[in-house]
Amino acid sequence: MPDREIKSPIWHPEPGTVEDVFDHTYKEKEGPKPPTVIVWRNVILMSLLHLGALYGLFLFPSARALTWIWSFIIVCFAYSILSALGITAGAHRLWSHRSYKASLPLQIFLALGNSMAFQNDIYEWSRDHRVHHKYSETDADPHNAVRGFFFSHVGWLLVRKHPDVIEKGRKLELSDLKADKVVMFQRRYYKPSVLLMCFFVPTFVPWYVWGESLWVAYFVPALLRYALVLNATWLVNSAAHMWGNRPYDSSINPRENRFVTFSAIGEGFHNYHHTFPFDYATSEFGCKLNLTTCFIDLMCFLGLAREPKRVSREAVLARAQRTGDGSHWSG
Ligand code: ST9
Ligand code: ZN
Ligand code: ZN
Repeated sequence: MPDREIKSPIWHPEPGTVEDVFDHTYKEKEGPKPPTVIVWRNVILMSLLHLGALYGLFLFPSARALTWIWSFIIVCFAYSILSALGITAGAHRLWSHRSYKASLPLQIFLALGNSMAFQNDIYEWSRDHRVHHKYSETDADPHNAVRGFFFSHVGWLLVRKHPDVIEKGRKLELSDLKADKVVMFQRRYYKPSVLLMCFFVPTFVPWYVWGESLWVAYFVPALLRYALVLNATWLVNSAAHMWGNRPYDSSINPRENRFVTFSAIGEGFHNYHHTFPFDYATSEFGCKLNLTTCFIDLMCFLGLAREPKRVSREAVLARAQRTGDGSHWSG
């Protein structure tokens, strides 16, 4: 595989591609904070989704035998993994960080997975994510973890954004996303693509293929799976910003959290990721506990991805010694 390592500890992004480096110079505005404005529509919809997912859990044993297996495969593997990859390998590592390059078929596959995950379109997700990295743990961070577990987990989706998020977000360089045909196509057709990929396909297949009731097919593979992947993603913003070691940079909040690493298919090495946001593996340890990295490696092997960016081992060790909390295993 070409270009697995970049030797410099500081990677200079291609012009107009990424803005994911923490801005140490940014100072939060002083004075009173604006009031929190609750968006009741979102509160109601999120509550209904989670009630529906709980109901799906309750319906699970009553599904027909084949559906039970189908649902299991869907929930645990196929749909969860496809929608998760649409976030991790797609919106996150490809489009937010440009940490590798993907061929058109792979981009289309990831965009479909992304619509299945229904976490805002790729453009909006990547814009919020870049602003999260650049202004982490400040008012300009959309899911500022300083505001507590609930806010960083889901609360930020239930209230109007802090004005600083929008102000800083509008100044970000997003020309690469605007020029990306797949990103813009998915944005234009986002609603129908979500209806198709997140709700219709997961419901239709068990109903059509072996006659499962529409009721069970809707609540288990569609709603329950959607809610599970959402919460697995949100844990990166909440738990992985609160609990775990900081082997690479002890001055920042993001942590290495094993539980999140497992549930978010490799995205819980969050202290590493915020320290080296351009590394395609989001971890020092390659494929270990990191299904997303294995997937990108496989895509490189098949010739569908290329130029994965990697931090050199020497740079990682030097950084861990200089700024880590002492928990780094350097053997
Ligand atoms: C969801 C997203 O769940 C989850 C993201 C998680 C990220 C995780 C990252 C962790 C690392 C990766 C790990 C992956 C692990 C995966 C594991 C998988 C197993 N910059 O938005 P509005 C503008 S979504 C610049 O209405 P309000 C905007 O363009 C779930 N501009 O703000 C607009 O301008 P204009 C489903 C910005 O009114 C204006 O501001 N979705 C920015 O404050 C107003 O925008 C939902 O639940 C920015 N950053 O409303 C709800 N932001 O008018 C979705 C905004 O000119 N969201 N602008 O067009 C909403 O309903 C609303 O956004 C809101 C805020 C109520 C939250
Ligand atoms: Zn990131
Ligand atoms: Zn983070």
